[in-house]
Amino acid sequence: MSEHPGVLERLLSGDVTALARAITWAEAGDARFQRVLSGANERVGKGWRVGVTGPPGAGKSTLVNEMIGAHRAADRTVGVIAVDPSSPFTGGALLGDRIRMDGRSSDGGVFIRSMASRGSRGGIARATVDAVDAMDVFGFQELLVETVGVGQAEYDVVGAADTVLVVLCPGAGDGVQALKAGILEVADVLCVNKADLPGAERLVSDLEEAVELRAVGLRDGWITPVISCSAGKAEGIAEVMSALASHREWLEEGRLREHRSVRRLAQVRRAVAEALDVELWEAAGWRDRASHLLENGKAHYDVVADLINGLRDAVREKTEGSTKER
Ligand SMILES: Nc1nc2c(ncn2[C@@H]2O[C@H](COP(=O)(O)OP(=O)(O)OP(=O)(O)O)[C@@H](O)[C@H]2O)c(=O)[nH]1
Ligand SMILES: [Mg+2]
Repeated sequence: MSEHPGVLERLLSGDVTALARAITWAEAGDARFQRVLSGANERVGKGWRVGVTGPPGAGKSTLVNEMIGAHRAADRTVGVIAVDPSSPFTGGALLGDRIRMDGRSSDGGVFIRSMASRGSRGGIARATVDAVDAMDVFGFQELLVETVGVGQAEYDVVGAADTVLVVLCPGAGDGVQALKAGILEVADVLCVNKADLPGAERLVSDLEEAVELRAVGLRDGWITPVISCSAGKAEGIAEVMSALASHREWLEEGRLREHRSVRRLAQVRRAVAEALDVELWEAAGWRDRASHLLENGKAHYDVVADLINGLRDAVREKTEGSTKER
């Protein structure tokens, strides 16, 4: 019973303006997005999701651009979401694509959209995964998400992917030890970009050692490969693509279902948390109650306890009530 059957139908028929609209709704946490997606649930999961993360300036966008090229050369369609492109693609190879965002790409097989985490209402992870779902429903075969790997929200974003590609590069003080904890753990494929720069070989061998010591990426027998490339020179791209394809094959040999259901569950959990926040804080009057209690000198944890206990009691009453009715 969508209020906007038009958008869903147009999305399914390959209209990019409908896709752009749906993503805008996803970004804004607009309820119309949920209706569109619910109407196309069976189409979610057809595309392959690759999350690309790594420190700022590692060359993620440059590599993503090369990946787009490789997919297009093989006649596969690509949808890309770039989360918080710092200094919007400046210096990166996607610079030329910036003006082609929002689906106005001259190549209909490519769709690139950037998303700002600051502007979006609610969680960026929820908004981004929703946006990728929309590109999936639209029918893009390859779904890429670029995010700067720094915080939990970014890990949540790449964690929702089928394959996580972590891009690193040699440079001041970033030995393996200096890498932000967590970034190696999420990697299904590790890529040392800027292989043309000094220190790249050292970083590759350090990473290989870390993988051997099983400090990173060992999951059910998948051993994270370490690939070096120079995205800026379009070198080593085939090796990166082949490592990604191997991970896909490995998942498709039997683990994909479980892999995805864990991610789906996390997606539900994030959406529940976000919806509950709105529901309780706004609709159920928690904001007013909380500010009232604070004004009366209650400590903030006592306010929290008051609210949570109140909720628990309400749930209990409801459960007991419905048991009695039976
Ligand atoms: N030497 C060298 N420079 C590269 C290579 N690939 C990318 N770069 C340069 O590294 C800089 C950062 O590239 P981006 O692709 O924007 O990096 P990014 O990881 O997307 O950066 P953020 O999105 O800002 O975190 C740019 O100046 C690129 O030209 C490479 O293979 N070798
Ligand atoms: Mg970038």
